Amino acid sequence: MSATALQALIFDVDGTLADTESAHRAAFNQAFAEVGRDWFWDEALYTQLLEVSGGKERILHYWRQVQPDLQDINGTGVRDTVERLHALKTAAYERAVQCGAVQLRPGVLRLIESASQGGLQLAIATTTSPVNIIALLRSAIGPDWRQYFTVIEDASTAPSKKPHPQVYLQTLQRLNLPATACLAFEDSANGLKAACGASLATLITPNSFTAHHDFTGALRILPNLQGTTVAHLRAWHAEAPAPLPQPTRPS
Ligand code: XBP
Ligand code: MG
Repeated sequence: MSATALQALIFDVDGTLADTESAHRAAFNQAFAEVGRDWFWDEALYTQLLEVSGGKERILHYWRQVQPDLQDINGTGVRDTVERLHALKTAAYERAVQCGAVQLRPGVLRLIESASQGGLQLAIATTTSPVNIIALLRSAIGPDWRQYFTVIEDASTAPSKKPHPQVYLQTLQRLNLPATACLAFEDSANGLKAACGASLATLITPNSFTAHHDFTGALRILPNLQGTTVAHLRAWHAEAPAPLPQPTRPS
């Protein structure tokens, strides 16, 4: 049982706040086509590749799969090529979101607004790029979206990607709150591992890309946040088991 009162909600972005991965997948494929690469990630392949958090890491992982003897190529370097592909992909994703390709999942906006009005602090802990967060939340909430969130940690501030807990540990540090005063919201097994690695009780809302994942350790698994109120969150948080002591991490 959690003796500490609930003080903050920490949201993952992709797949949790919004079903973004179809738009991400289309953007990756657009970037590959723009540079004339014959790579195409269909849904089945992308579902597998999503086990690698981070777009750059995902591109490099796939490239090594299809070209096991990957060396520096044409002198430009593998890293430079991944950076360029990811920059093209991010631009394509941003254009798609700005054209309304992605909406918040059911219940998300209502919960964000009522939690904020109810005095809870809100934070974001994601492995996506900051420009993707801005594009999505400006489009979905409006130009004042930033006012809702006390802390945002993302790929630019937490380079160790989920399931590493870095993004959540840094979020808690900046909130200046113990994990027992917070709830995390995630959609994937990597995200759940990262949140649990920071001793956070975690609510899971799976989506079509993650429905098959192992969510052992989740506080609850919900189809979505439709109808979920702050009162529900406070009750579920109160029944959360005390977190196991975390092994001290080598610095
Ligand atoms: C999900 C991810 C991201 C996105 C693509 O992030 O792993 O890599 O798939 O975005 P979240 P980038 O932690 O929000 O679920 O290309 O910017 O990485
Ligand atoms: Mg996610």
